[in-house]
Amino acid sequence: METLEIYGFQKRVFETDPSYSQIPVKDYEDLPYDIFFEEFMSSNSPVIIKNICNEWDSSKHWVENEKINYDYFITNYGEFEAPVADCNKINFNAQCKCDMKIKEYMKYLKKENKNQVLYLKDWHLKAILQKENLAYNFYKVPKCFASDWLNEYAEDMQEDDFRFVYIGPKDSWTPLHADVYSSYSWSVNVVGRKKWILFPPGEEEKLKDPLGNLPLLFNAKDHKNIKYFKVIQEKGDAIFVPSGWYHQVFNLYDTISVNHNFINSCNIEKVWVALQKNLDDVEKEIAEFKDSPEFVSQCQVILKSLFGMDMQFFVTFIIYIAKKRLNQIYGKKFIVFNDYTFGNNHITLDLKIILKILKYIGDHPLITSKILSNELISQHHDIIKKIFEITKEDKIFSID
Ligand SMILES: O=C(O)CCC(=O)C(=O)O
Repeated sequence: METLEIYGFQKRVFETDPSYSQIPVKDYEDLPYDIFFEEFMSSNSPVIIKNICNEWDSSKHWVENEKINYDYFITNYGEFEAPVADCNKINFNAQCKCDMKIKEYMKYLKKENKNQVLYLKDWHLKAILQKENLAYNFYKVPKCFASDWLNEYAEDMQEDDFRFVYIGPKDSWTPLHADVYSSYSWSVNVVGRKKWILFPPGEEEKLKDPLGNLPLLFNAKDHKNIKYFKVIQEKGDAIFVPSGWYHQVFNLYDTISVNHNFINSCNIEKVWVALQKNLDDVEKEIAEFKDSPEFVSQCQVILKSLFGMDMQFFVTFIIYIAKKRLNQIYGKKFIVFNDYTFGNNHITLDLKIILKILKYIGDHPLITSKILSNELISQHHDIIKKIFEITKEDKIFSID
C-alpha cells in the first residue's frame, strides 16, 4: 500500500515556454507523485512517461514475440463483447460502430490481408476486472494517476467505469475529439506504437468550418498557423492528455492500450466551466421555448444527452467525493484501486478545491430553480460548513 502526498503545493506560475513544440518525456522511476501533480496535472500540460507498465501481467500475457497474443484473448475473454469501429465507414461525421465478440475480433486481427480496418474501442475494464475477481494484476494504475474521482465514484456506485482497453491494427485511428466531461485521460501502450496529434485548448477553434463543425481528422496541409504537437508513443509509454486538449490518434503498428478518463482537484474547475458552457449553448439553442414551464428541466435533459452529465449528477458526484474525504479527516481512511491511500495533506487540498466549486454552485441561478433536489441542496450547505470548519485553520495552502 502506498500513501500519496503533496507537500508544499502552492499555486504558482510555471516557467514552461509556451512555444515548445515537443512534449516533455519522463521516466516513471524519476517522476515523484507531487512533481507530476504540480508540473503536469496542475498546469494542464501533456507528458510522455516511459517504462510505466513493465510490471503489469498484461505486458507478459497479452503479448507474444512483440505481437498481440491472439490466443490468450480468445481463451480468456473470447465470449466478452466490445464495441468495434469501422475506420473507413463514416456516417454523420463519426465512424460506424457495432458490437463484436472478442474471439471474432481476434480472428479478424490474426488475418494477414484485411479488407477492413476494424478498431476495438472503449472495452470497459470493469468487465475484465470482474473476471479477474477485481485483482489489479493485469494492470496497475500508476501512482501518478491514482487521484481519479470519476472511477472512484463509478466503482463505489457500481456504475459504468471510465477505464478502457483499445485494440487496433496498423492504420486504425481515432478521430479528432476532446475527452468526455473535459476530463483528463491517460493511455498506456501494452504493445505497439501510436502517433498522437494534440492541440492546446482554443486551437481547435481555428479548425472549424464556417458552420462551426470540426473536421473528422486534422490535415496539416489544410491549415496554417495552427499550434499542435506530434507525439510518438512507444510500447511501455504512458501519455497524459490534459483537459480540453483536442487530439487524434493513429495506430502505427497493431497496438493494445489501456486508458482511463479521470477528474480530480486539478481539473474539476475545468469540468465545471465546461458544464456551464454546454448549458449556455443548450439554452441558446432552444431559446425560443424560454417561457415554457419545462424550459429549465428540458435544458438539463439535453445537457445530459450532449455532455454526458447534468447539474444534478455533477453536484451529487462532488458531494460524494467530499463526504469520503471528510470521513477520512474524521478517521476513516479509504483505499483506491486496491493500492493507494491519500495522506491528510492531499485530502485537505481536495477539500479546499471542492469548497471553491461548492461555492460556485451556491452562486449559480440553478440553485433556486428546483433543478437540484431539496435533499441535495441541504447536503450542499452542510458540506460547505464542514469543509470550512476543517480548512479554516489550515494556512499551508493558498489556492484561490
Ligand atoms: O488510442 C486511441 O485510439 C484513442 C485514445 C484517446 O483518445 C484517449 O485516450 O483520450
